[in-house]
Amino acid sequence: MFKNNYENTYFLTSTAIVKKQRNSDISEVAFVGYSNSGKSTAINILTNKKKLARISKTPGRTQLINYFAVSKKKYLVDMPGYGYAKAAKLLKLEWEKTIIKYFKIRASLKGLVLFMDIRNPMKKLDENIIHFALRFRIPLLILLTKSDKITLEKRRQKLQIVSEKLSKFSLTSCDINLFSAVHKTGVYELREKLDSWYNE
Ligand SMILES: Nc1nc2c(ncn2[C@@H]2O[C@H](COP(=O)(O)OP(=O)(O)OP(=O)(O)O)[C@@H](O)[C@H]2O)c(=O)[nH]1
Ligand SMILES: [Mg+2]
Repeated sequence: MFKNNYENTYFLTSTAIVKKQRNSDISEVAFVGYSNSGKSTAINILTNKKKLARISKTPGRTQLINYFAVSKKKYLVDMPGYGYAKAAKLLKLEWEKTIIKYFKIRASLKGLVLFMDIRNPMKKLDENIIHFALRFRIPLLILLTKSDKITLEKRRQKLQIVSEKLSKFSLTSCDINLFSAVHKTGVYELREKLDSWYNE
């Protein structure tokens, strides 16, 4: 069984800026990735709630940092997606600044889940995130999302490609898992990883 009951998760707050987490009892895990990669969908699947996080076919849906509480002192953070094509350049720069600041000042951050559409993984901004995670020593889990969209054979190929690209980074350990909201693939593994980060 899991140490946390993810179905009890509730919405806490949304913020546009990163504030320092002063309560050292809090543990946070952040979901990051390109816009439309499936972060908000994964929050709903993880928590078994249809409408906890807002999902959209239009990229750029989540524009604020959304905080959810799995329990009183364990937070899930849904970060705004990056690479939203229509976003102004300035906004893109702001986003990078926001995420770097977040990594720097949130001592409560225990882990990072990086979401990548399995059909198009390891894009430029994904690699930037991996660099940041390394630099700030934040444990990382990679989810290849929408795995239902491609064949089993293709999934294997993509896993191979991502793990090869990852080996170029000096990450000591980083799991790469398939994820599908349609088939509910990878939900168990995600809960296990969150449990381990929250309870370390
Ligand atoms: N087939 C399939 N579609 C998915 C899956 N996960 C998400 N989607 C779809 O992908 C689209 C984007 O999902 P979101 O969860 O809103 O993506 P997001 O990463 O939160 O996007 P932003 O909020 O813009 O950063 C929606 O239409 C989802 O229904 C999946 O595992 N399989
Ligand atoms: Mg979202």
